[in-house]
Amino acid sequence: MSEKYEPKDIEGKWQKIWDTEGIYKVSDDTSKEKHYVLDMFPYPSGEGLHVGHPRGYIATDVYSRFKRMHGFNVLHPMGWDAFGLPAENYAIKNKVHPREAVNRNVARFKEQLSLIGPDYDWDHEVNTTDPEFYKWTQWMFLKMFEKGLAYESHEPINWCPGCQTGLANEDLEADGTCERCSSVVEKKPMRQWVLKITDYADRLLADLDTLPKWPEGVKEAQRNWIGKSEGSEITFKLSTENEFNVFTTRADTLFGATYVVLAPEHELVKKLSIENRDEVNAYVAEVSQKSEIDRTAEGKEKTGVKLEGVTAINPANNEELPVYIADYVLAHYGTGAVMAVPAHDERDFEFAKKFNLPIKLSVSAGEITNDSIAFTGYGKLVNSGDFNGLTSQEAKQKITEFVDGEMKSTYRLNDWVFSRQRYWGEPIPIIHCEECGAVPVPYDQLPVILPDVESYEPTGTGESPLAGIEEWVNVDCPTCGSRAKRETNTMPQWAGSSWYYLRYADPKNPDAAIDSKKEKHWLPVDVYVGGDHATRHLIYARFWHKFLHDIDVVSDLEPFPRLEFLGFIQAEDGRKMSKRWGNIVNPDEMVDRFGADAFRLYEMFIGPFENTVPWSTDGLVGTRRFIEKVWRQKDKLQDDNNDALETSLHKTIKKVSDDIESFKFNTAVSQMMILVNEMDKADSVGKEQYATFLQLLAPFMPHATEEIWRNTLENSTSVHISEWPEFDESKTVENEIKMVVQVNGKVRATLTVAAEISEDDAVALARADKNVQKHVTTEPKKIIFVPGKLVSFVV
Ligand code: ANZ
Ligand code: ZN
Repeated sequence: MSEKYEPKDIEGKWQKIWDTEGIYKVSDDTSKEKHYVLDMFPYPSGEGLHVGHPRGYIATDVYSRFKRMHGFNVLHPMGWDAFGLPAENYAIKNKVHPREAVNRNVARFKEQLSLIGPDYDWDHEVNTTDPEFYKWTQWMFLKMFEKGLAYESHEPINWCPGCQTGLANEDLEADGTCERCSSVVEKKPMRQWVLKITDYADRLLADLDTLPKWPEGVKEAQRNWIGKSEGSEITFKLSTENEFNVFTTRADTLFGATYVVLAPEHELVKKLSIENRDEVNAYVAEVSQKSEIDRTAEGKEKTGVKLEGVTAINPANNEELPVYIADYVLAHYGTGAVMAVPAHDERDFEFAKKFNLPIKLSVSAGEITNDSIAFTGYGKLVNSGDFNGLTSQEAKQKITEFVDGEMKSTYRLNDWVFSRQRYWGEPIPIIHCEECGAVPVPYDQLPVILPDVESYEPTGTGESPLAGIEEWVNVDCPTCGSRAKRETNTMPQWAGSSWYYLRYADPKNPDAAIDSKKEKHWLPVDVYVGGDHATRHLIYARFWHKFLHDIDVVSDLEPFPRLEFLGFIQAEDGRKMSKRWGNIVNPDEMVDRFGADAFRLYEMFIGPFENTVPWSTDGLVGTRRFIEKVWRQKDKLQDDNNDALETSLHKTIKKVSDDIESFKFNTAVSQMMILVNEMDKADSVGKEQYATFLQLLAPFMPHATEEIWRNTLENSTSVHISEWPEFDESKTVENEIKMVVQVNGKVRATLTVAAEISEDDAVALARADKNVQKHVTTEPKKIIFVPGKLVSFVV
């Protein structure tokens, strides 16, 4: 073996050997206990990986190696989320076909990942754009269609003028702009496919409580996104004989309602015969250009139009109330209509002031004047007929019952807008027939292959580029045989990622998304690692999984019982790493300069796993030196253990085991740094002790440890399939005792020392004590040492 640590001489070599030996192959032996370690899979962008990306991949690599050394049959796969706008936009910009771009980018990602020596079994790779994969995405869509969970809608949806497609709410930033291109998103009525995720809202919410191993913050984000609100639905009749429901959380304030508001998009608005139709239509048109954020922002000047010639009846007291449309009422929340109570709701209060509407107190809270703001708290009812004197809480239900309303919950979560007017996605497997309506493509005709097109750029017309391929679009109706047309919208990027984790366990199955035996063996995922996506992918996948549970495809109610949240790596300048800022650090270059092992160690050492931390290339100098120090120790190996290292070694086994298990990789590394420093100071290191240390290091620096393990220590099989070391609890505690120091029979000091302290050390320590020094001024005549107890000087 070469004297100097030279990563270039060993890394490629061992990667090849591991591959030939197949040490990372997933076993089909289901009698062995399994462990499934999953990363949120990447979409293979054209920019390749920067050093921020592999942090999670290295963490799962460490963790899965650790589990393999514990004897588990480990599934730690990698694959590609390759449909969707990012891949398509890249392809358009670079004028290559999306498929070609994906192939190229996947190859590049694999090459970059391979450099760091991951333990993937590539036989389990999946790619969402592979027809054998998306056949099952389409199959699941059809199952949802069968169950009435996939439906067509003509409601106004988010339209991104930049990406030229409809988007789901989850695709928008908090400020209402497009997550992909930052365009201001408009509302546009168009035909689209929608998944009824709201049917699962209650279960998605309730089952969060079954996930103790999820970060609290992610669960809270999901709770807010689902946004359950408990209230009442109450029917108001109109003077025109029509009626509508309002949703209110404050039925106790019904007697204080002084007007009602319909969302401008409310279906009744078009139907009602009113006197100011033109004015109303103009307002509706104006509102359609506004973002939801603009409409609902607090303190924003209220706007609206009164519907002339119509009144509503308050069901509690039969009072006639004016009817308005106003943009602060949203079409997609509750029932899209509210009873307005200016005395007790701030937005209603602002509106009432502007439009000179009466303000009527119905919950006691002192005087309300036009200058004070609404009293939004609970209290005792006033001006409320028979209900006067009740508390708000009591009155909510009583008043709801009195007006034949219904106690009901509503959710912020909307159904999932599931079609995109773009090329690069799974075709939606539906055929439109004039006779039969929307007809599912028969299961035995799946997959519906995404055809090649001349131009895959968005048409901007609200039609996908697929609409232009006549020979593909025109088909016979599977039901009646008459001429019909294929659905030309495609699925959103989130489709494949909603179930890909199932396919990893059975990637080549032609007969099912996943074989049920394999599903029972491998699922659920034991640990899922990734950042972001708290409310997007992680809600969609939970929804999808629950649906698959309901149709008996999967056994568990939750796909990911343990979620480890990954912090970002920022650039050295503290900004996001991005081409735009020119601050990207390339992992290939880091591996080239410092070696893959130093790179891996640094990524794990950089800080607490869930924290966002800045990159520092200088840090790799340190981890490289650490490896060199480990490497040097092999020159002073001896057959016998060095007892002085035992405590430290066993403490390290314990700490590294605990820390890897709980994703505290940085502190595991620092503990190993302490141990190697001790070894470095010691005269000798026992062969066995060194071997144990290498095993602890192996998940972090697989190449260097393997080189020493096999060559210096002459093992015939890989360190990566060796058995994880156990620690001896008794050796992890440093036994300390109180040692008494006497001078001429008198106690002059009591010192705390290691139990196994040697005579020389004990005497030296005793003589160093100040009080002892006072009494031992000359060379003592006699020194008595009782191990573990006493040093006695006779002077
Ligand atoms: C009357 C009322 C009186 C209300 C009062 C509040 C206070 P959360 O808690 O967020 O669910 N609301 C209902 N549907 C709406 C819509 N589509 N757009 C805008 N606002 C809507 O909010 C529930 C309250 O928000 C409802 O209760 C309703 O106003 C309003 F003193 O009804 B409330
Ligand atoms: Zn966009």
